[in-house]
Amino acid sequence: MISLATLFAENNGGEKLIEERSSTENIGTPAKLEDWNTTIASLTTGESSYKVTFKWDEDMEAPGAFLVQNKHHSEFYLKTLTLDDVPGHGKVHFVCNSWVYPTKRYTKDRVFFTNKAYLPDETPEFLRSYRQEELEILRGDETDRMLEEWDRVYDYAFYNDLGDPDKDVDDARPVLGGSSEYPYPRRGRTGRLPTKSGNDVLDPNTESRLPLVMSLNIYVPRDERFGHLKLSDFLAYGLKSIVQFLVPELKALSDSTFDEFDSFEDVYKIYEGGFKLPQGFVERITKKIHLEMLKILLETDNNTGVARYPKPQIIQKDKYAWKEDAEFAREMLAGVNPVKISLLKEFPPTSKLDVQVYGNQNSSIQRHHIEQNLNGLKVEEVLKANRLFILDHHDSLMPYLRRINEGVNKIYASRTLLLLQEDGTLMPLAIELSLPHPEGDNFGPTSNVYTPAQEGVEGSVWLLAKAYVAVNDSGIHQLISHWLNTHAVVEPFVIAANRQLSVLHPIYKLLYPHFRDTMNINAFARQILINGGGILEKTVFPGKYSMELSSVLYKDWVFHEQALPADLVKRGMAVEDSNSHHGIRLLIEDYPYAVDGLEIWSAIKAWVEDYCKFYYTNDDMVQNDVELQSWWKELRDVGHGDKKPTELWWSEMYSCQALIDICTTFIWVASALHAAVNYGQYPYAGFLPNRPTLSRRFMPEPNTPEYDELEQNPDKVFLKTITPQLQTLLGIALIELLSRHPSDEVYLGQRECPEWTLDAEPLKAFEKFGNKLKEIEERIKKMNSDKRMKNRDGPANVPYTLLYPTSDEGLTGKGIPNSTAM
Ligand SMILES: *[C@@H]1O[C@H](CO)[C@@H](O)[C@H](O)[C@H]1NC(C)=O
Ligand SMILES: *[C@@H]1O[C@H](CO)[C@@H](O)[C@H](O)[C@H]1NC(C)=O
Ligand SMILES: *[C@@H]1O[C@H](CO)[C@@H](O)[C@H](O)[C@H]1NC(C)=O
Ligand SMILES: CC(=O)N[C@H]1CO[C@H](CO)[C@@H](O)[C@@H]1O
Ligand SMILES: [Fe+2]
Repeated sequence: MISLATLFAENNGGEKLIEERSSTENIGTPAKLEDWNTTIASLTTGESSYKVTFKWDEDMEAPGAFLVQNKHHSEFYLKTLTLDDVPGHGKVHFVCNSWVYPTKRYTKDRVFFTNKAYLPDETPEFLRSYRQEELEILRGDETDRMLEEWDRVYDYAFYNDLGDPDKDVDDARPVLGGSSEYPYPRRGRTGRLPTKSGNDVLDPNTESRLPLVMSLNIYVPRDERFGHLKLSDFLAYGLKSIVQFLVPELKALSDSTFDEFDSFEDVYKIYEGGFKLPQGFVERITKKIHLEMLKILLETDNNTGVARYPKPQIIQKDKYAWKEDAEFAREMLAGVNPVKISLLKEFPPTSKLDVQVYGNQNSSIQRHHIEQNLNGLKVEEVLKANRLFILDHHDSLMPYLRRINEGVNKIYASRTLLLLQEDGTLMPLAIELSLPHPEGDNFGPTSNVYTPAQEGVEGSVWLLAKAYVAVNDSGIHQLISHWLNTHAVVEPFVIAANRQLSVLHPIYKLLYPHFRDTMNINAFARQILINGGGILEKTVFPGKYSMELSSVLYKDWVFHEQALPADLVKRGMAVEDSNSHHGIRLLIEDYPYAVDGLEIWSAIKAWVEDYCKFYYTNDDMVQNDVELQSWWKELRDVGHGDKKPTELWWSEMYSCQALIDICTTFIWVASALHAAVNYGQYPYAGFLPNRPTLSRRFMPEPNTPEYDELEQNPDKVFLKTITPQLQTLLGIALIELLSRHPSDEVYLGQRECPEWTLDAEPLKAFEKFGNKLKEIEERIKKMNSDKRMKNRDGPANVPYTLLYPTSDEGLTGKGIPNSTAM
């Protein structure tokens, strides 16, 4: 007696569901799945186990693969197959994790391999053709046909599906990817028809869009879509609900009740007392979305019709600490976008913009602006002591300002100078806000410099100056740090790996958990979030130029600089130092993102090293591994093909070390980097005045009615300037969803399936990795309670937990899932 099959099926079928059979003598005699008609689990209720019996001769080799035919009329999810008692071999495991559709959907029987890893040329002879054939199937037949639900094809496309020129000229967007003007990482191909032609602005290369109600049906290779309804499906559903149903309701609500917040107390009410929902809101909305989803987004009370959002951490302990300069500065080191601050190497700050086009864009900040706050030191002295830092949002924004400011948004390019103080904290010294010159770009910018003030109208001006910086930083955070530098750049790795690396390949097994759900969530993002007129354009300042701006900044993206140590050195936040623990020394010792990040980075690196060295004992093995080389080549030539090879923007796959560096960097980006910039969204930005995303008016000038108003009613002017109410309510719901961990999250250092590989040493190394992460958790806890490390906690009392490896369910502000999924 052998075997036990674990099946996970969608609906009750009746008779025999699958018949396993061999097509060659290598794979034993066919077996049938019995007892199918007992209890068939529904999609949401869980998994079922079934017995299946194979005949196996003593003298046959260990089974290396099995084939499946689904003779039933609907698909099922096959999770694992375990052969309990193979004569001469004992227990044999197959990790499948795949949807199996009825045979008519496939040209070949579905094949599943055992959990033993093989390099391509070490593959047992009888498995080779299956290994090859399976990769060919995943690469697809290269026709233009529209891909269907059951397809498993991984192929590439440009971002040509964001605009909707069929709907309106205004809804057209440039194709991102495939040009030097708009370079971009590739996305997964869906093969939908092009937009209808006939309209001049229409780009025939633009893919038609799915209607909103169909969003959940957007194609991704079948097994990229989760087997159950949690994780990204849940997220997709939530996003769709927000756009389709909540936005119109919230719009009606904000039009009819209030269009501006009058005071900060009004804003606190969203989280405390709650706000009154219109008559019948709950009834109307729960006809369309699950009550459960609504409750996750908004705590609603049926009887009183009052709703509220959960209170973000930034205002949980102290409602006003977000206004303090110390907190403003601390969030650059330990907030939701801690990846942008850099060392200032020359004063005044300079610009790299083309002088011919943009004039003199060097900073207008003078020594007299900052010297009064240098504790008696001279600018040269603090510069030399590496104590001046900058949050520079000048060059990247300037070329876009004129176009952006023509719309409702009123934005400045900004430079914020900060001083590292004796106690290890940062203090802002000056903020420069710049606009293009009214008479033309080549005249350089018009700039104003603001310096810290706490009282009177100067205090209000300074608070606004910080808000303009935060607006700039929020946009860059969402578009670049989050979307481009994690979600978008990861997708080509996933596509190329599935096309070129067999599931039998050890590197596929290593990276697989870090691929999970990214294609799925990115596909939904194209439908709902980053599309023309989508949530992103509505909530970040570059508006309809958002994605275009991210394409321009992709020009600066370099893979090997995504390695944390390289990134810190590049920003001047660390210097190389072979005596230091991680080979670099931080210039701000208490830089929580970097301190915790380096620990995680090193743990990942040690794990990857142990793992890779088990399979590759010399560099030749890396060079001769055809699948590995094809993967890397395709990634560079196609997936990230807009980065020309001559740019030397990433390493060659020539050695074990290169392989280790590449895998470590990829895992870091997909897991920890993404967690650091994703899960802090609600804790910090769920309270919009702390991280406004839009600004609608310029800074009031002295001797104007606006300035007088600022003097009379500073809160009202502040709130009239930043993100308006509807976008606030919408933005909060959105980041709430994105910041939430589902109950079945699997974290870094954990595996859902303990039998993911058969090889003992890698399993041991993985255990070591898990233990290391537990140690790191303990260390982070200790540091967070150490009062000497002032940047870990700050005036608002929000400890830095974003790189804390595990988490509970919900809006916790911590936890590192192993992939870029939310
Ligand atoms: C709220 O009212 C709706 C419609 O009357 C009802 O279906 C729902 O169960 C109620 N929810 C709660 C929490 O009472
Ligand atoms: C900007 O400053 C740098 C460094 O001082 C200088 O070399 C450059 O000429 C300045 N640019 C302009 C346009 O003045
Ligand atoms: C983490 O990896 C496991 C497989 O090892 C996978 O099942 C799980 O879904 C992954 N979690 C996330 C959040 O991607
Ligand atoms: C809104 C915004 O982010 N504008 C600029 C802010 O700074 C970044 C980084 O320099 C620029 O890339 C943006 O263009
Ligand atoms: Fe994300």
